[in-house]
Amino acid sequence: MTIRLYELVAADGRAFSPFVWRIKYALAHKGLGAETLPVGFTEIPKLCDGKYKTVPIIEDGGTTVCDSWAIADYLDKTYPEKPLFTSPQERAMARFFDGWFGLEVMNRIFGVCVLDIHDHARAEDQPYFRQSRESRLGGKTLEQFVEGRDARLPEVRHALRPMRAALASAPFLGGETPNYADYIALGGFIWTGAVCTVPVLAADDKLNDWLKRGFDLFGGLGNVPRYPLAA
Ligand SMILES: N[C@@H](CCC(=O)N[C@@H](CS)C(=O)NCC(=O)O)C(=O)O
Repeated sequence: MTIRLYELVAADGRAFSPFVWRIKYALAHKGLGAETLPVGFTEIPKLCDGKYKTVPIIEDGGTTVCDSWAIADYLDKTYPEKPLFTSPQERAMARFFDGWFGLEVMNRIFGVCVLDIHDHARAEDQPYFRQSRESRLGGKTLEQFVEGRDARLPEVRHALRPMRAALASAPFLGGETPNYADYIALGGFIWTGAVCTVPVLAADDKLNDWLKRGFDLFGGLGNVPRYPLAA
């Protein structure tokens, strides 16, 4: 039975959800094949009898699971070989990393590229994306929100210092081999590279070496960015 993974796609067909990408890495880590089913923002509520509002969603036989953490746990429980989390402690640390990366890094990148996300979404998804995001942005339009965004790039780069510190003494956040924290962050950078028209990293950023290693994993799974991440 092949696992089916619903993935969010842009107008150019690129998968661009950071949460879907971490699951693509998780499946590859576990050596599990999956059939991917492309969907746009406005199709998600129509999937699985309207049960879910976000992707990733997987279908495995008769089971459907939504939410990247629920999916990661389901995969480890159902397919215990090559665990994503080798201990509850490792899972807890990955969960902490997810919180930190989302709040400190992804939120800042979102602030820089929210209009780019809109512009790259499928035409039929753009009105929904604009309306839903503008209502979260305290009354600002997407255009107003990204005004002066270049001046905010140093903040994004500064926020990444803990990752640079960890990667100064190991090739991956997981140590000698990648773990779920790497997949979380790689997913975030693949999302960025799919849509963000300004490079978020400096050319001499040490994170570029880790990104290359990460994108090269599993036969170059992550070698898909449309825009350069560094300049
Ligand atoms: N906590 C969820 C978050 C997933 C999420 O936010 N997915 C976005 C795509 S990146 C989504 O499906 N958004 C639908 C929408 O905005 O309507 C997870 O980890 O899976």
